[in-house]
Amino acid sequence: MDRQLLTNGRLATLDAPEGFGLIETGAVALDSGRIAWVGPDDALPQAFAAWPRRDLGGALVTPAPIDCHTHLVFGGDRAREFEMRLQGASYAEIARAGGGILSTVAATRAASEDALFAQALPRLAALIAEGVTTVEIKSGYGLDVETELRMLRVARRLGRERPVRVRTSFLGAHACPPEYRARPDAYLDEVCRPVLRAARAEGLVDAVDGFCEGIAFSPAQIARVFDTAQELGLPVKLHAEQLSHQGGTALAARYGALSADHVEYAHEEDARALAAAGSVAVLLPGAFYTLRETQVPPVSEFRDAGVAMALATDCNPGSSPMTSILLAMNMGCTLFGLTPDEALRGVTVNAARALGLEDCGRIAPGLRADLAVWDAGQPAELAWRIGFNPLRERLFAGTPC
Ligand code: DI6
Ligand code: FE
Repeated sequence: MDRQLLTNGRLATLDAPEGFGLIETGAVALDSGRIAWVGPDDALPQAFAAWPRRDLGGALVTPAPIDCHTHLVFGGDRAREFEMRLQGASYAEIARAGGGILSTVAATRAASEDALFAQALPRLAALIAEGVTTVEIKSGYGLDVETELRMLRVARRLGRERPVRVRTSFLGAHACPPEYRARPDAYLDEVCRPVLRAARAEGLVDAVDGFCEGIAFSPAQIARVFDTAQELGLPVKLHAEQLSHQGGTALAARYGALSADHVEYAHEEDARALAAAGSVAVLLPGAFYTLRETQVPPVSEFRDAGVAMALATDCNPGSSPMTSILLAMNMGCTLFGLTPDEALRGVTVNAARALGLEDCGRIAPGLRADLAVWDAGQPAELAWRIGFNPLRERLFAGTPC
C-alpha cells in the first residue's frame, strides 16, 4: 500500500472559513494519493502510528498552489509590443492596430502542435517549480477550427506528459480574427460556436471562457457563446471589466459562472451579484502591473459581499508574461491590498473553486494529496518575498516530484 505519514510540519490547511487554518506541529497521513488524516502530531490516531513516517523538521506545508487562469499555450512572443508600450502606446491602441492578441494568433496558427508543446514546457516547468499541481490553460489564440483544437490538444498533452493536472477552457471568444474583421457575429456563429461543439465532442473542454470588452465582445455576444456552453453542459467563466465596465460580471453571475476574472472595473452591485451566484472573483495583478493600470479591483466590496477571491498569473504573452504564482501572491497583497492569508486562499481553496474542483485546495481528509513543503517559518512568507522560491518539495497526488 502506498502509505506515508508526514510529521512535525507547520500546516496551513486552509480548511477554515478564514485565516490559514494553522496547525503548529501537525501530521498528514497520505494513502494512495489522498489525504487520510490531518491533525496535531500528538493527536495522531493509533491506526496510523505504524505507517512509514517522515519528520519535516517544522517546515511549512500548504495545499499545492493552483494557477486557475493562464494562456500558457501560445506561439511567438510580444517583446516588440512591450517596447512600443514603453514608448507610450496603449494596450488597446496596439490591439486596434492589429497587434496585440492578433499578433499572437498569427504566430500560433503558424506553429505546429509539437512547436506549441515545446514552447509551453518551460512556462509550465516554472509553475511546477513553485509547487503548482493544477493549471488552467485556455485556447483563444487560434480563432479558427484547426488552431483552437490544436491549442486544446497541446494543453491536454501537457497534462499527460508532466506531473500536473490541466483544466482547459475554450476561449474562442477572445478576439475577432482578421478574416472576420468587423463581422464579430458571423465569427461567433460560423467559427466560435461550432468549434466549441467540436472541441467538446473530442473531450477537450472543461469550461467556456470569453473576453467581454470594448476591444473584444459585448455581453450580448458573449451570452450567445454561453448559451452554447449551457446546451453542452459546460460551466462558464469570463474575462470581465478588465479595461472598462461593460456588464460582463453581471452576465457571468446570471449564468452561474465559476468565476469572473480581472474585474478591476466591477461595481458594488457586481460584487453582490457574484456573491449571490457563488462565482469567484479571479484577480490578475500581473496584467494590472504589466499594463500599468491604475483602477484596482473593488477588494473591500468583494470582502463585504462575501465574494471568494482567487489569484492567478494570467500567464500570456501580451498583458502578463508571468510564470510565478508566488509573485502573483505578492502582487495581490502589494498592489490590491489582499492580506497574506487571502493571497494563499486565492491560490489554493478559492482557485480550486474557480475551476469547479472540490478535491483539492485544502489539507483535509479525502482530498488529493497535492501538497507543497516550503523552507519557510510562517505562511505569510510566501507572499512576502519577491523573486525567491522557498519550495522544498512538491507532492503530486502523494508522489514527490
Ligand atoms: N485579457 C488579458 O489580459 C489577456 N486576454 C484577455 O482577454 C491578454 C491576452 C493577450 O494580450 O495576448
Ligand atoms: Fe486572461
